[in-house]
Amino acid sequence: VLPPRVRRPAYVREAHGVGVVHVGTGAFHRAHQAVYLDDVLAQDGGDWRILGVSCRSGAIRDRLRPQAYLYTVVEHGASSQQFRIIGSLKDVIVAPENPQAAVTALANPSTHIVSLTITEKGYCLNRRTGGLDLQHPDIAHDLTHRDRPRSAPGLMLEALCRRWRLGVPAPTLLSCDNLPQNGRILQRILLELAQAVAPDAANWIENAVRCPSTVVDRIVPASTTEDIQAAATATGVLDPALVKTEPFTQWVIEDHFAGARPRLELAGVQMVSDVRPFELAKLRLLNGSHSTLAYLGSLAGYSFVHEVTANPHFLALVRHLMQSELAPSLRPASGLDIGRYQTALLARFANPALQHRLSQIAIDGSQKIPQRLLEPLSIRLRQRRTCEALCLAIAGWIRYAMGRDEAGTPYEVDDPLAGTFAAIAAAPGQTPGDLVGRFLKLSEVFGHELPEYPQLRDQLTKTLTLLLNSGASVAVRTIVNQLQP
Ligand code: NAI
Ligand code: CS2
Repeated sequence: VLPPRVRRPAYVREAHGVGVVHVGTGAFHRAHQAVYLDDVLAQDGGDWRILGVSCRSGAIRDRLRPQAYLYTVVEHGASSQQFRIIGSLKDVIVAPENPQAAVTALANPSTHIVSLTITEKGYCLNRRTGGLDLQHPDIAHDLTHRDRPRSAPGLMLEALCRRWRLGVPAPTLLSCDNLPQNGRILQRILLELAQAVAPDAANWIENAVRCPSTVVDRIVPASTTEDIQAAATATGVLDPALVKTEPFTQWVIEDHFAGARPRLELAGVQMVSDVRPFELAKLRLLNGSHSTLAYLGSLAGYSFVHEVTANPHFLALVRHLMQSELAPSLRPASGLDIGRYQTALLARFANPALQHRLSQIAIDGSQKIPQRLLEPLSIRLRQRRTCEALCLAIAGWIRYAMGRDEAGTPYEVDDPLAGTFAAIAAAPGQTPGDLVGRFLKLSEVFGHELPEYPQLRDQLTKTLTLLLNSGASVAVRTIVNQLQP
């Protein structure tokens, strides 16, 4: 029996039907969207429970099914922790086991919303065009195996085509991934896939289906066995599907739905006409700083975010990065206080209870640094303004992508381009300038504009030389001491 302080679902789960299918039932979904919907169900009722779909494995389903898809969210505040049982998830379909069941779930007329947290790489983007990578192995498979799609775009397209053929009203598709204009990206890749395999449906997908952009923010580190054990000690319940997070949560959505939607504003969701100001602030100030801490902090020998920001030189670097090199490119908006957001971010990063691993944030850097660091860098260079902190962050990513720590010990670089990075790093007798030149040539990461700035190449070469010769701790201290306010 759960202690009274553990908050439970405040509604009768079986009295509510499914209205949302979520693809990617990972930790973030379960600590963010599923919590908001749990709140809406408690306050407003309605058929807004969630049916999950996993495109990859049955691991989460296997943890949740024995406990009727109930799970614990542990919220770590600065000095206390709250436990809450979430009831909004009803079931999880593992698409590789039964692809047609997944298609049917998305095509069901009661599915008004399909939401996604499939990681940046799940969109199978061609970074050179900004559209779909038709050569992506999963997309290439789906082009010729439409009855059993492997990719999330392939799964969604099959479901949309079935809805179109059967006259089922168009759904709203909600990307909840850390991509800029994630709704536009989602619509574009679906239209490009439709043009390739179902051109008759393309017009309906473009004009009836809605893909509003969203901004999502809640730090949700991967849970560990220690987290599960600690929660079991506190609550008396061993929950292998537990997720851990922080008190802060934010969800901003463009109010541009195809049909019915839950009254998300009752749960604190900001429904806006344009998410762009919120998105720029979040992807640059939070995620840009996160990636900077992850690469330079790992090289310096740290494991967790809170350890890096406890180092005064790294803290000064991130403050400068935010205040001087990122904030000037941001736009104010009602409900967005950029100064307060930055202050809050540093407190969130410093939360030791989260134990947020740098190695988790470092994953998929090729999919993350374009929007987090390279877009703001392009703006600084166009404006002929300083960018020492951004260059240090990017040189840190290059050094990290080489796959050897400062003691020379190799480690796995978890990134779709890891093979490319390893080939670059393995070439003998390279100078730092050679390394910078070869990384800058990766147009799927750096595009075509940035390599055209000779001062960028020089600055990255100088910074990478410092990192290679003196290590990240000395490099950060040296560059921070030279920074102009
Ligand atoms: P996770 O590892 O717990 O879950 C990842 C989910 O993505 C899994 O359901 C997995 O099946 C699915 N997935 C992975 N690769 C895929 C692919 N190629 N195609 C389709 N599905 C794929 O990670 P978590 O923490 O749930 O984060 C997922 C995403 O949520 C992030 O990549 C980010 O875009 C977004 N997010 C995460 C936050 C966090 O702090 N964890 C905060 C804000 C956004
Ligand atoms: C992190 C994000 O893993 C990462 O890339 O930067 O998941 C971060 O925790 C969230 O965006 C916070 O909202």
